[in-house]
Amino acid sequence: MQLTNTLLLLSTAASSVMGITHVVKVGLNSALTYTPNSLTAAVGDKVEFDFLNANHSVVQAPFTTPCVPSPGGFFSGFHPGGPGKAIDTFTIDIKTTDVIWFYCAQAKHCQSGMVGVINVVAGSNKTLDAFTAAAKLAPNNVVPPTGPVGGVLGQIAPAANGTGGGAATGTGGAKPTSTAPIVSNGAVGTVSASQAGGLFSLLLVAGLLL
Ligand SMILES: *[C@@H]1O[C@H](CO)[C@@H](O)[C@H](O)[C@H]1NC(C)=O
Ligand SMILES: *[C@@H]1O[C@H](CO)[C@@H](O)[C@H](O)[C@H]1NC(C)=O
Ligand SMILES: *[C@@H]1O[C@H](CO)[C@@H](O)[C@H](O)[C@H]1NC(C)=O
Ligand SMILES: [Cu+2]
Repeated sequence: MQLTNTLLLLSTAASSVMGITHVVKVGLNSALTYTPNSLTAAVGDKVEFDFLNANHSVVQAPFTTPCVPSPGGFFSGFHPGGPGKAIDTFTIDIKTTDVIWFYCAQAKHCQSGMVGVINVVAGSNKTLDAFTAAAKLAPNNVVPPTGPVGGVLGQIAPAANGTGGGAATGTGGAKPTSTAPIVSNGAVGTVSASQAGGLFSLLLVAGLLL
């Protein structure tokens, strides 16, 4: 097999198998927001919620009931954060291309617009604006009975000024290099050390094949 063909095959395999980690900052600049509040993630990717301050959560919800948990959906638990405090993280695996809606179950945060979406369907009328509008009208903000569930908890070091690593990009959610044990991968997201290790193994295999 030719070198270029082999490398092409391997890079295709690597990108489809390993995925990237998208970062969503929770409560950035003390706002009741997820940043970004809409993102696209492929199957095999991860989405990491970083709890920067206040006492927020992230809960999966059906589109039709914005502030009520999806049966079998994820719930991070509540994560108080603040200046100088290690940042709790909650990371979910993206296992389908189905749209994933989420909200914060604290007080009336959901009603106040603390909602977001992964893989919204282009052209559908099930938009983030529609979800946010419905959330505003929701009678209750429901805390799931058990959690954390459906994801993995972690912690990262705080930024020196307690903002969790500075301004958000608004689009990509790139990770701050100062605090992240993760290699930056530009605007699209990040590749973790273990994923980089996987790529290294693949390249080793490539070396054996060539
Ligand atoms: C965070 O919020 C939850 C739910 O409202 C509450 O049970 C918990 O005591 C809060 N934690 C702190 C440290 O305020
Ligand atoms: C989307 O369109 C369908 C079909 O017209 C309608 O029944 C539904 O209520 C709409 N949903 C929203 C959120 O606008
Ligand atoms: C906090 O530090 C980050 C990284 O140096 C910087 O981008 C951000 O603007 C700072 N935020 C404040 C409020 O000083
Ligand atoms: Cu909140």
